[in-house]
Amino acid sequence: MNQTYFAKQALIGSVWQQDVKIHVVDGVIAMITPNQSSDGCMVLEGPVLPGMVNLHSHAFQRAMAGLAEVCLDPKDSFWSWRDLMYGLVAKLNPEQVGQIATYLYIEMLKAGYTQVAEFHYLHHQQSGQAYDNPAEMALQVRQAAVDVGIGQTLLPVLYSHSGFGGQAPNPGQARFIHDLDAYLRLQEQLGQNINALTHNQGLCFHSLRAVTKSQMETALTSLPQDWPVHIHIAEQMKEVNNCVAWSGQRPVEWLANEVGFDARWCLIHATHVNEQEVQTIAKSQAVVGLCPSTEANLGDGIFPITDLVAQGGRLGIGSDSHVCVSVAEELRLLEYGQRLRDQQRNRVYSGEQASVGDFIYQTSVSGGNAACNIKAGLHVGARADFITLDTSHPLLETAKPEQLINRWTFGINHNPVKDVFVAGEQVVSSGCHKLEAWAAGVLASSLKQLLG
Ligand code: NGQ
Ligand code: ZN
Repeated sequence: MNQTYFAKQALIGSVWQQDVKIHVVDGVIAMITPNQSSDGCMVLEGPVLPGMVNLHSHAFQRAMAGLAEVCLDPKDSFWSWRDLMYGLVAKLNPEQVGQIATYLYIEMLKAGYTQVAEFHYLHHQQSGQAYDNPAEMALQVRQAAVDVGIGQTLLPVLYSHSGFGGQAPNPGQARFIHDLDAYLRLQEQLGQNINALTHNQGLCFHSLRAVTKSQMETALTSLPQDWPVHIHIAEQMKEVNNCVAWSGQRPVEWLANEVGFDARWCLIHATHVNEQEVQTIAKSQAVVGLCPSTEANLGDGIFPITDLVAQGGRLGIGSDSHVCVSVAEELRLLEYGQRLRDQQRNRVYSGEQASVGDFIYQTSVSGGNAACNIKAGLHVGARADFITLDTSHPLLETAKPEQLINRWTFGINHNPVKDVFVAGEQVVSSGCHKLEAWAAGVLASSLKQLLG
């Protein structure tokens, strides 16, 4: 399939170009040239940007967004939230997980996310028994992505233990648990019959709490060497303190010294790191997966983005527990956390890119691509993932191209994403997805059943 698009303005790399022709062959950009005529092209309305990557999602958690904001104990914390989340885990069936993911992924597309890394750890029946088809749950979240047309890196999670040093899992974790053999079989099964342009896989360790060193080493040598590797790390101080008590080292320090990590790795949260650890991460070119709205919601802390960026480190964004499905809100919170910490303005930028919104948008697209092991966006050889903005709001209509992302991120309070294309296919038109009304109805009746 061939299609040629025309954009009056398009963000190519870090530069806004005019009158851009985008030639797409079989979902991939074959040519992209500025200063052309629109003859014979499908004209895209509004400024065109690469789609955003959502590098961290637990789709099922969307079902409880906003329901854990009631103080049940003055000591409410990440860990008491986790108990509530486990309460949801205990009730979900595969069909419901698929329905939640389907609607969520539509919301993501409408928000401008064209790719999602699904950190999937809800594998088994309530009893902890595998389903007859052990991939049943994983296939639900993959099918959701296929149905709505979002790109997906499926990250089946290895989860075997409840705490550092291989502690036995607790009952609330029964649905997550694999031994390494079963995990590798699941990965193999999931590798069959997938459209490699829009769907791939990665290796995923839930956290240093959930796996042992030898499991990590064996998994790393058993699975393809180009797969991305994701892990939750150093999100909470309790986790850091327990890691130090167990090993004498902090989580990132332990991972660097005992297993090692490189540019294939995505360190989710990495909130609590010291200067040395930031240096190690930057040098490794691992991507730090920041989830600003969830990290704020769970009271995690503030990752030192300014230090990472100053050292040439990489980052991307994820919506994680999905208390928020908005690209602009994640980017704004990411920057505002640093401002609130430093009591200063304009924190996350680079020598080459002084515009905060542009810098975090572009860096999150490229970090997200790396974390998913994909090439998507607006350049030759990339999967044709792009979005257009509706500029009818006067603040956008009057913005110069180089002011658009900042206006969107910091200045307006509605979602201006208009049309969304994944692998050259239009999946959102004028803000609407064709399955939206149906999926909303399905989800509403599913939630009534689930939550009463
Ligand atoms: C999760 N979520 O696995 O869903 C985790 C919480 C844990 C976040 N870290 C559970 N945001 O870390 O044990
Ligand atoms: Zn997470």
